[in-house]
Amino acid sequence: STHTTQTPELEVITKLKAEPPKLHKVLLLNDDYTPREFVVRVLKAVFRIGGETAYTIMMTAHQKGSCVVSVYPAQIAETKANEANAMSQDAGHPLQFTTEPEE
Ligand code: TYC
Repeated sequence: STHTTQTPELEVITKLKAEPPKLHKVLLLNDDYTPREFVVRVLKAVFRIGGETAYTIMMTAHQKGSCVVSVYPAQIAETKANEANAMSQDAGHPLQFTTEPEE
């Protein structure tokens, strides 16, 4: 929020409170090659998602092309997507995670 100081010659707008952190979605993208069980393993390991939810997110991406995994402050979202992409690359899979600003 803002506050207007009570000076006669100059109105100064002072910021009182920090802005909330910018949030980004992490998206899981479908591909034709990554095994379903590997997708579930990455979701559980990196995003600490339970098995049933991980399976549902994986199947949603499989059927629709992509699925929102979670929403985090921007820097955390980037780090999580990078960790998940590194796991996929290390295992030789084309699986990809991306981030985008939340509405
Ligand atoms: N489509 C993959 C298959 O049939 C499985 C898969 C699901 C891959 C979701 C990526 O985000 C994904 N083996």
